[in-house]
Amino acid sequence: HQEYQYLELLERVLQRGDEREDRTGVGTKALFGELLRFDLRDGVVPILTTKRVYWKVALKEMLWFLTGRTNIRELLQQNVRIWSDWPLARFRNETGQKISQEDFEAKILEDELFAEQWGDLGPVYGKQWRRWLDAQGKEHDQIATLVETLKSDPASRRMLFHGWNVGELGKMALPPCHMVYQYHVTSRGELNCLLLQRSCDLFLGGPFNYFSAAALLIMLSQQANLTPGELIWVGGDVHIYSNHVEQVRQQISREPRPFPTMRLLRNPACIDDYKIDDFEVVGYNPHPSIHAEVAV
Ligand code: DHF
Ligand code: TMP
Repeated sequence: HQEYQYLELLERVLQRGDEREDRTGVGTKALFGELLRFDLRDGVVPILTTKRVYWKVALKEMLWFLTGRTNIRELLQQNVRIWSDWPLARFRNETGQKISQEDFEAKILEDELFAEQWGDLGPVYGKQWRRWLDAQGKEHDQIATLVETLKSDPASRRMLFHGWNVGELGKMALPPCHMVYQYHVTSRGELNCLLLQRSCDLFLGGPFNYFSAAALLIMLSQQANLTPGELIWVGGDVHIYSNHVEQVRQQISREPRPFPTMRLLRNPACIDDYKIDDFEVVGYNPHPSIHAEVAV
């Protein structure tokens, strides 16, 4: 079962990871340079089964990236709260107000001007994917270019998109973690993806990142008339936060169950037309969810 790759990686990081202070002050154990391979043929998707992974949340996040938007308001409107901590931290820092997360989120939802001022993450993923700004002031839609190339020149070795726009890093709430997505089409028409993630929170972010990349690969396959092949995930600094160790131990003790499959219920005319209800996951029977705090 391919989930053992992940569980063994968790185990290795706990046993041999280098223990350090990190940017957040929480502290991590980390290894550098790790690789996971997920076979996506026959609709199989890597949604981990040793804890419940909120795959719809991950999918909503990815569809939001594809819209090119960067304000958490559009996430909150879909009840997705995974990005609230960073704007909230900035608001508390800059105003000195001790507002709760709930009140902050409610204010973002009801007050459009407040959302504009405090809800934006800066030029993060979606902006770079769809409107990368070059030195001449011209914008580049990396996703549209990718889909075009997949259709017109599938043997190309130049099919990728990148989030690390050096000139704009300073304006981002967080610089991109999942960073380069490179694609490859075999002679049999199978689409592969290599994702380079510079930094991975193995317990919280990782499971979302594997599934998101798989879902995007499946959408791109449909758009370019290809079949899903393999997702190869490469992690730079892969780490476990010190306040996730008990959760990780519990997860490692569990027996993986078969990965589910995912089906697209429609064939949208373009990569921009996918909606959350177009995705159906069949046979997902995970172990119970395990709660953990995210390091901000
Ligand atoms: N910072 C850190 N330190 N780790 C991250 O994984 C991370 N991920 C970010 C932004 N910054 C980050 C964006 N992605 C969760 C999952 C993914 C994610 C952010 C947060 C998370 O908390 N997941 C929980 C709850 C999910 C929910 O409430 O819907 C989980 O149990 O999966
Ligand atoms: P860093 O910018 O100091 O590396 O911190 C970013 C943290 O967020 C790090 O723990 C990795 C984690 N992360 C993921 O694992 N996946 C994600 O998709 C995102 C946005 C962040």
